[in-house]
Amino acid sequence: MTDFFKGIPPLAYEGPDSSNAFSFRHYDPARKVMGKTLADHLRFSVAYWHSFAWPGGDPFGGQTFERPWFGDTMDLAKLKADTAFEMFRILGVPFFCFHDADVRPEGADFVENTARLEEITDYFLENMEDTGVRLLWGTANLFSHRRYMAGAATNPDPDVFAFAAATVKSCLDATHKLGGENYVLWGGREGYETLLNTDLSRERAHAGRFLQMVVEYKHKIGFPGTILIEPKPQEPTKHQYDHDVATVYGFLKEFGLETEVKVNIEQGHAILAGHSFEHELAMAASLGIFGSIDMNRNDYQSGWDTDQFPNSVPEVALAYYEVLKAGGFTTGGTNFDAKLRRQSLDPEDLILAHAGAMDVCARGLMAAAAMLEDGGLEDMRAARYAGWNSDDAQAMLGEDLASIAARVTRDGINPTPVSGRQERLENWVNRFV
Ligand code: XUL
Ligand code: CO
Repeated sequence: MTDFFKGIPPLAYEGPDSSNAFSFRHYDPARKVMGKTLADHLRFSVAYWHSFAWPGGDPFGGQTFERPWFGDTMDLAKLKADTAFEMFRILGVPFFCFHDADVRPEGADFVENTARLEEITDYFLENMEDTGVRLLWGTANLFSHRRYMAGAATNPDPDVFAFAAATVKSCLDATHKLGGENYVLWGGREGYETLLNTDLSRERAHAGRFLQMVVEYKHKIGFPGTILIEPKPQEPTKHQYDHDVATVYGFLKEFGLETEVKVNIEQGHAILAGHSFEHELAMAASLGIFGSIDMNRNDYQSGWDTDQFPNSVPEVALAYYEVLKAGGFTTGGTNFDAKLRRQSLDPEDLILAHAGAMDVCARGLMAAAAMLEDGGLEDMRAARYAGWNSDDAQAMLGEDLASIAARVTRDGINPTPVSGRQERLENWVNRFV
């Protein structure tokens, strides 16, 4: 036990009228919605990096947080782990996620990095057994260290490709040992700063081969989890190859991986790509590659990936509507890839940020389930396409342009435009959120 969160008891569901800041008003983990508990629908996860590794810096200033575990010894890494598991217990979250660099100090070389990761993996295992908290996903940080400044899999230097591949192997091993349900690849530096020094064809070919190796190794060790790519259009690089869901799908098709790899979709990344969160979710579902979500929100004015905790129920409801329509999570979940604002210094800020976000997500999911159970939206969507239900309309898809032209002439086809009823649909949604 550490005393970091001293005085803060485990949070319980107290209902919407509770004035206790340290309680859930909407997230009742045992409440059943559409035949499943909220805990099983939402599958909440804490992101180790934002809550325990990030020092509170921004481009204009350094560390604002003072945490007793900051430093680069293994003892401090274990204190960090103890504190993290205490927070998971207080929040009652079933999952967490981590990068290698979040959980162990950087070693002198690959061998030392791996030994340290293995030591922490064993330490996590004990904590996981004690608390029942599970690993939603593991990942390798292939973007912070200076060796990755020009990319990992797409680096012009084959030694960097090798270092990255070896590192992913050790992170996949650690994730497998911890029973992780997914393994994530986010290509923060897999892109370019300037086209003037970049060989696009070669870099994409290397990224494709790298991902094939990840999938091959997953099968070799019998890792049963899902491999997930996390799209993002830019930041830190000017252009990232995994721009958005549709781009990732094209990439997976090119390298024969579309049945092996799914996507981890982040709200803020969708916004940076010029999409809505629900657009990216609906696109992934329609392509059969929906996997998991990184839940957060961007500041809509700043144009940055600000990674704030979600606080808009209507937005979150539309996102979970797409998740539920896609059949809900299987190996995926709701990972809070979100960080405090840098002035939020107190231990309780970490708890309250997650508690509020969990309540927002619970309300959003319940609203989404109510919309789906009511069925009005899907009825109106189906009615819009009803003309295609006739045998005649279906037969046309097997014809060619000339026979369709003959059909239009013969039957005097002359379409009458119909309303898209957008405002009616928006009013309908507002009844639930
Ligand atoms: C960066 C980001 C990452 C990934 C994991 O924008 O979202 O934290 O989620 O590497
Ligand atoms: Co993310």
